[in-house]
Amino acid sequence: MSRSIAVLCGGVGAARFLRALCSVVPAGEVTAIVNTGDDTDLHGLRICPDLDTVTYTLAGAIDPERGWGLVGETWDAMGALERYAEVIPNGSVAGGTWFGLGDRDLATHLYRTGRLAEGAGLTEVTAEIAAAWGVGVEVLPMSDGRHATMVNLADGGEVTFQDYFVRLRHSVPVAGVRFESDGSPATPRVLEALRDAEVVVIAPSNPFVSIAPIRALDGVDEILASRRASVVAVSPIVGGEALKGPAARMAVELGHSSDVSAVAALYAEVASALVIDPVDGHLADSVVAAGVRPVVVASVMSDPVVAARLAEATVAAAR
Ligand code: FO1
Repeated sequence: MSRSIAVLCGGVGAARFLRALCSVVPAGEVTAIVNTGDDTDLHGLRICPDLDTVTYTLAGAIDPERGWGLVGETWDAMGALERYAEVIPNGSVAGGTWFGLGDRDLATHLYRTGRLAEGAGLTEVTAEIAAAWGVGVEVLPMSDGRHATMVNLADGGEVTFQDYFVRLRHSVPVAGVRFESDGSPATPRVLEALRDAEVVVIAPSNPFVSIAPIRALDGVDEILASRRASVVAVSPIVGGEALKGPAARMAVELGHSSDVSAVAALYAEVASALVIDPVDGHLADSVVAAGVRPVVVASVMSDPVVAARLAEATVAAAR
């Protein structure tokens, strides 16, 4: 068995965890398996937010406040599009600026879209982008196909993930989540990494819209369940609140509690341990009751030392 570590990833929380992990193990030992259910097409460009968040964070180029996009970014292209807001016909979505694409970030989408149009696969293009940013972690999209996370709203409508997350500012009640797929499987490399890694980590990402799309791919849950003893999850919920985004609110809206016991129950079949923050130490028994071993470690990655300790303890819990 190699000393490699495979990490199931969403966006910001996963990217910060990966950065911490790379401070305690060589980047070359880490494989990031990244959700692509958030991907969207805008302005004719393929946008892969979670892949880019992981890549930019590991490259040290992420905007630290937003957690997405590039630090020191300029927004001239988005600003220039405002001119056309005056003339856009009813029903057209051309030139929309509700999803902010920075000028330098646009270059990544131009490159990715160009390469995909030439027939390259998303795995190949993602590796090229990671190499261009000097990232030593193997960054893998979960699949080379198209998978769209669709959010069912409590008012009866259904929207794409980015419509829910950005346009509606994830402030509307949710009734369910559905994964729309072109039928493409997880890539062979993803399945191989999940099988062969010494340790699998489920990053502190939203279980419903970041990790579930990866788990929905054929074979993924079966592999995780078959090696459950060496799979550890990090709770994205601390003290009843999500580290980032709507995970806690979604948990309640989807019929779960908004604490670490819900995370334990969601992952019980595929992970043997759950890392929880000391503020949730009093809930350790509820994690045990869900059939998962609690590992209590500071999980809010507020400074690099805390983050490094979290990464170390997470890997140790699965070894
Ligand atoms: N998040 C926002 O809240 N507003 C945006 O305008 C926005 C633009 C954006 C552009 C590129 C990118 O890679 C990410 C972007 N995000 C934005 C973040 C993105 O919606 C989320 O990180 C994820 O999809 C959730 O993991």
